[in-house]
Amino acid sequence: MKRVLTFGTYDVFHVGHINLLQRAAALGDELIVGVSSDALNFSKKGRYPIYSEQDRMKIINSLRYVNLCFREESLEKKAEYLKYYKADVLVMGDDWKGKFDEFRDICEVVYLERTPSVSTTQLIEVITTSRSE
Ligand code: C2G
Repeated sequence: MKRVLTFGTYDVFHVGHINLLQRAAALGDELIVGVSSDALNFSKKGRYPIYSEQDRMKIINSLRYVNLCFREESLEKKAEYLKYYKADVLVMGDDWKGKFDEFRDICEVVYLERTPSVSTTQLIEVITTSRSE
């Protein structure tokens, strides 16, 4: 049994998120997803996500290749989460390349290529611009 764990906000859920989660799931038998809390996002980015943490977790939980989803409360707790959920592999998009290498003593760390030309930030910009036109 190989357990894969990944972290993310998954705000304004889009195909880039799907592509990442599908490829992460294919690396093992079980996929566990840590969804960052609203408070964590506020402390990280200075704004709250568009979708609440309840809704973001509901979306992630409803995907058939996600086995379990939990709320990520703190960026500093990554090692704790990896051990608690007995992860064999940590998967992150390559925008995080090198940033999680310190966890190689706990599990395998894999960075997957991001899907080009789609991002939550860009979607928010498009929606905001078209609303004000
Ligand atoms: N992603 C992707 N392609 C995109 C956009 C996102 O592959 N076009 C991936 C990211 O690399 C990430 C995952 O989808 O692995 C979730 O993306 P975000 O919600 O933007 O995650 P982020 O805010 O980077 O949160 O502690 C780490 C954070 O929780 C990661």
